[in-house]
Amino acid sequence: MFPLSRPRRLRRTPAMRDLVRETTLDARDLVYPLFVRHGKGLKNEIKSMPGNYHFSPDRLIEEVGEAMEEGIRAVLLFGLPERKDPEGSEAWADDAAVQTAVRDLKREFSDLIVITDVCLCEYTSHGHCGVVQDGEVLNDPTLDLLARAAVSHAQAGADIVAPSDMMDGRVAAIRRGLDEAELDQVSILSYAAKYASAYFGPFRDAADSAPQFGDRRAYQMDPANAEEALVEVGLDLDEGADMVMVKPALPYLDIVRMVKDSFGVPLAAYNVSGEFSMLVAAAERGWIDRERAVLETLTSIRRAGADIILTYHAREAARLLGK
Ligand code: PB1
Repeated sequence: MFPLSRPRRLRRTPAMRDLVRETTLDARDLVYPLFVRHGKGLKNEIKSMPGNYHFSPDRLIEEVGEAMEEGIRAVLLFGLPERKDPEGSEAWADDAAVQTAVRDLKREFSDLIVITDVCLCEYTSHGHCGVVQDGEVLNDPTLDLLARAAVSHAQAGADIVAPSDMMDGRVAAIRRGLDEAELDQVSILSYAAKYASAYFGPFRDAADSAPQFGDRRAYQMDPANAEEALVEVGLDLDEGADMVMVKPALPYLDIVRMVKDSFGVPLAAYNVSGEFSMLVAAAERGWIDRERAVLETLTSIRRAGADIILTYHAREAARLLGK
């Protein structure tokens, strides 16, 4: 009881605060999401996500080299196809932008972890994450296509494939496809608890992946549901996921904590495009201190239980952590 107990004693000096700090961030916990498209010499800024770009594979190598010098050890690749069709067939084309970039990056940087996003929405003409028939996204016919995309990424050299589609049974289908292709050493990071979030807006602009009709509520989770996240994570782990993810992050820190406490497996949280762009916009208007807000955001996600944080702030945070 006061005055015997004085918590402020442990906050008196920077050194004392460092001594008792409970949560630390390290650049090696961060995954840097990147967008790659066909071409040469391309580095085109994404208006809704300032400081993020569409790269051609050659310029992507430059960007990743700089990020690694700042301490980043893992990247996540999203592809923008040259052509779209109802099935999203460029998702599994060996000469597509992602597959090309994976080969180039693994050749250039032996100690880089390359993660690929496995989904169809960037590649389908209708923008949904699966096969569409009569206005409905069909679950089971989509599984084989996702497995083909994952295998093509793994054959190009991806260390981890990350299915973000939210189809039921996709982890088992991808694990089976990888093992049948003798790619049993490739890991699966499942977007296990992924919510139908408004915070994906800037990404859909960046990846040109907004659904042309309807929305994703029939396959992504209801933001109102927490228990359901434990069901989804349990199923994906049973199907062979090596790591799981909660997405988005900041509005779902309760889910991050629940999943970490319930399963104790490597857990990622995705600090998504809307979270990124909101912070950047407020900082640009002088409403918040950008550097402090970035570190506070990522520390909060880490404190909630995330071992791995996917964030567009990765390079900036790595530079700040390096200071
Ligand atoms: O940063 C982001 O907003 C990521 C968006 C995310 C990428 N995996 C999905 C958003 C969406 O539902 O459009 C893409 C789904 N495959």
